[in-house]
Amino acid sequence: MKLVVIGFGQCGGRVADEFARLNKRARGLRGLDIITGAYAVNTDIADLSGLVTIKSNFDHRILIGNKKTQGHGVGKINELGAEIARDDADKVIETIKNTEQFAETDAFLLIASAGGGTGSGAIAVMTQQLKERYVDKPVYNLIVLPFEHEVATEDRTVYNVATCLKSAYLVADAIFLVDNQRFVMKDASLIRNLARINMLIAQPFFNLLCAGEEKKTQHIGAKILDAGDIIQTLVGWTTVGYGQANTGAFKKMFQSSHNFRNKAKETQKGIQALDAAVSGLSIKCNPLDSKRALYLVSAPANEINVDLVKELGTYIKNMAPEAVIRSGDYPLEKGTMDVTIILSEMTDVEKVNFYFARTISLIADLKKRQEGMVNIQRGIDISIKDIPSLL
Ligand SMILES: Nc1nc2c(ncn2[C@@H]2O[C@H](COP(=O)(O)OP(=O)(O)OP(=O)(O)O)[C@@H](O)[C@H]2O)c(=O)[nH]1
Ligand SMILES: [Mg+2]
Repeated sequence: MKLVVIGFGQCGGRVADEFARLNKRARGLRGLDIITGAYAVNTDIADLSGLVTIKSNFDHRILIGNKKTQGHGVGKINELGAEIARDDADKVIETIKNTEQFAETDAFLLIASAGGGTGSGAIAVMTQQLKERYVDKPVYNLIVLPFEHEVATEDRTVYNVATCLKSAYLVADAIFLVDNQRFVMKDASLIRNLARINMLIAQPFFNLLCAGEEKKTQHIGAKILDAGDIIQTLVGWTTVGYGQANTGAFKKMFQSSHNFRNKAKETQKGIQALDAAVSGLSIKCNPLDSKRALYLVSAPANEINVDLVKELGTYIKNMAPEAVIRSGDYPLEKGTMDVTIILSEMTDVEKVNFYFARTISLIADLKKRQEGMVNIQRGIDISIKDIPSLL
């Protein structure tokens, strides 16, 4: 599957930069293209300059709203981010249309944080515009939710998240939710945390996107997972996870891969990788609630056997009994056994419900406070009404 990836704001731009790196890796390791174009769109010129892999020109690092922000961002006012995106949507879309392999693109992936201003405001507006112009290509969102400390201290963050999520839900074909807090390393600096999180966000997409693009016979699975399977799986709130099991240790213990004990061990490894993928899901969710699921197992060809695929299927069926499950295998020459999993069409995501409920009560509080302010203002007006004004 091939994506055009567009990151909005600081977080979106950096994560899109990771996707650009993923494509470099796909080219280097497998001779494949999985990203047809990677772009960063921002109101902040400094953020655009800090990127590494996205091509360093105005056609790939796109500055918007320069007249309104003078290149300094929107300072968390996501309404302004949305307004600027509306004004400059044509400029962005015209630029992206010139993507060299645009015709080969299967879908768009738009990325932003929900808690900031530019990305939070722009992502749904741009999704809507793209959907209107490209009816045949799905438009997916990947939305990053803030750390707990941001939620605890800044009401504006909570408000931004809720408005961003609601708007995205109304227009995007599916929304990958990523909770920064799930990936936090307590003892590391914030910058190291962000760099690692961004890498972890992009990682699950590597095999997922490569599997259906393979042309070499030895890498074509018994059950190929292609763009059609992925598109059919992605609807509404979505989470993604990736897990690995090291096959090296296993190889030392068993010489031949054809005996019974070996097969049992391979299945165990697969379950171990799947366990890791489930515990690393990008947001806390209740799998029972998902209506669609997908898994992909990637491993050296001789380690993918019928039992393994069957066991993984049973595991996921038990975990998400309501879900339509799609799956695939991706034989590789060497390396670890790993599993990528997607749960989609979820209706009851705790974090999403939390942001909506908190924002509804924030708006009610704000109304009350505004009424109080009006009363105070009225009191001041009355008390000074007899003093002449010089204006
Ligand atoms: N995972 C991840 N989160 C980030 C990164 N940078 C910022 N964030 C999170 O994103 C939120 C802040 O949004 P930004 O993306 O910085 O905001 P913006 O879209 O640039 O908007 P303005 O700066 O307000 O114009 C916070 O919740 C941060 O924790 C990043 O590189 N990776
Ligand atoms: Mg910014």
